[in-house]
Amino acid sequence: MSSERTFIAIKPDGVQRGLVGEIIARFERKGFKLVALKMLQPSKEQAEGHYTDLSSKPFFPALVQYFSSGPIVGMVWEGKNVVKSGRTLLGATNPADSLPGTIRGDYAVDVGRNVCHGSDSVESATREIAFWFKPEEVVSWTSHSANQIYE
Ligand code: DAT
Ligand code: MG
Repeated sequence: MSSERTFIAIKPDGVQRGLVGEIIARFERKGFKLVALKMLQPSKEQAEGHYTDLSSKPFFPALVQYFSSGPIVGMVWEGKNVVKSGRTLLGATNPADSLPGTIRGDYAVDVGRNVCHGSDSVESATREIAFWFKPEEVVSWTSHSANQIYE
C-alpha cells in the first residue's frame, strides 16, 4: 500500500463558511487517512512562504492577504495517489471551471475565494508538509479499514 501524503488546507473562507467538517468528510469517505491536523492563524510571512512559487504573480499580494486573513485548518492526508486524487476532490483552481461534485465546484464561485488548498505534486507535498508540520505532529497509524479500501 502506498503511503503517499499530501497537504490539504481549508482556507479562511472555508473555515468562516463552516465547511471544515464537510471537507474533512469528503476525504474520509473517499478512504484516505488523516495523519495530521491543526488550526492556526497564518502570519503574512507564513502565507508568503507557503505560496512562494507564486511570488511573481500579479495576484500574489491579494492571495497572501486572503490566506492570512483568518484561521485555516491544515491537514496531512495519506493514501494511494492521494496527491492527484486530492486535487480531483478539490476541483479546478477556478471554481468557474470546477465540476459539480468537487469541493470548489459545489462551494465556491470566485478564484480568489476557492475554499481549499491541495498540494499539486509529490514534491510540493513534501515541502508543504515540512513547512506546516513538525515531524512529530504527523502520526503514522494503521486504519481498521485498510484491507477494505486496498486490495
Ligand atoms: P491551486 O490552489 O489550485 O493549486 P495555484 O497554486 O495556481 O492554484 O494558485 C494558488 C491560489 O492562488 C489559488 O488557489 C487561487 C489563487 N489564484 C490562482 N490563480 C489566480 C488568478 N488568476 N487570479 C486570482 N487568484 C488566483
Ligand atoms: Mg497550487
